[in-house]
Amino acid sequence: MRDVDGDGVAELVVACPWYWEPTQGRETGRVVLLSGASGTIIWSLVGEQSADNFGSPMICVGDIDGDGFDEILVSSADQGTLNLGRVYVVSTDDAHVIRSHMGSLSGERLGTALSRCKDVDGDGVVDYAVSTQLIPDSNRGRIDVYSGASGALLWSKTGDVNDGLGTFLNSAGDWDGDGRGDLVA
Ligand SMILES: [Ca+2]
Ligand SMILES: [Ca+2]
Ligand SMILES: [Ca+2]
Repeated sequence: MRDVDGDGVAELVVACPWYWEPTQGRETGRVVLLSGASGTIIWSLVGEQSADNFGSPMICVGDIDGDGFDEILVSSADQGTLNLGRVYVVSTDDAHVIRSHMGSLSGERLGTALSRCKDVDGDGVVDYAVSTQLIPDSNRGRIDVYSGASGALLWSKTGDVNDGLGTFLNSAGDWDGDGRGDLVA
């Protein structure tokens, strides 16, 4: 993670999805940015409610808003009693949320897996993929690819019955040589 506190040393971001926030209840989860030089906490961001498991999973996507600080994607796939799931795009300079994506279907579990993608829409900014378990819809699974710069949905692919498409996701570089990122799922 790029230097945040200006000491010239890269930082470390750590997800603690089973963290219990005393005022909010069990397994809220949190994400902590540690100084790479000293290990002291620069900031801590806590999940919104009990059983959010905020930080499971979490990835670094690089700088998507061009301010010189990296962004992270933080998932709460089990968020709320309906397990809609939610993914937050968080700036590492001060932990502010740039945007979030939220599931709309009970049991959808948006944010099951996350991946950065080499620039997909050709605007020069890294993009990212979010998978959804879609348990109520025959566990098909779905992958959504978003523009890093704008958050717009670029494309979406839903699996067949019991595919669980996107249970695992990873950037695959550029296999077909078109200059745009590919994914393995
Ligand atoms: Ca530093
Ligand atoms: Ca940034
Ligand atoms: Ca892009």
